[in-house]
Amino acid sequence: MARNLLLLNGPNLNLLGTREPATYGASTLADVEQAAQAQAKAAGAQLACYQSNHEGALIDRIHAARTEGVDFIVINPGGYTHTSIALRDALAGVALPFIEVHISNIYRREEFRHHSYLSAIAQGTICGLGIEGYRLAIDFALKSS
Ligand code: CA2
Repeated sequence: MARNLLLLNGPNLNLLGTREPATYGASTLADVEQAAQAQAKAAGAQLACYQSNHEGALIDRIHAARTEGVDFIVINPGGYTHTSIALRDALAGVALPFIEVHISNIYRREEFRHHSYLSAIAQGTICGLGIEGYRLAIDFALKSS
């Protein structure tokens, strides 16, 4: 069972709940993070949250996860999903299991969103279920060994 989880959110997800509610819903990032922390706590686990608009900062946080003893990552990489070989290399480098979450269904959107650099090395992906995707991913992580 994963005891030490990290929830990562990439660029622009700090805007959740403030704009584009038809695509991303009405909940804020703080709402998502508070719910995730409560979910982990109820299972007797720890969960740290981090959001950045900067690719290198996300990579540094992934590297730190390894030394901190994080055993599972849930990540919404935002737009870096479709561009970042460096983020993929960081996740592969720390060799921690992770789930890729997307709030929107990226396959119903523009073609450039249909490809993810991360999916092939993810334990799994969840997309199109709104912020429920985070809850499902954390539930899975909590049940994983
Ligand atoms: O559906 C998702 O969760 C995405 O990862 C969100 C990214 C997008 O580039 C991906 O293709 C799919 C964008 C995050 C932007 O978040 C906003 C939230 C509220 C208002 C504006 C942007």
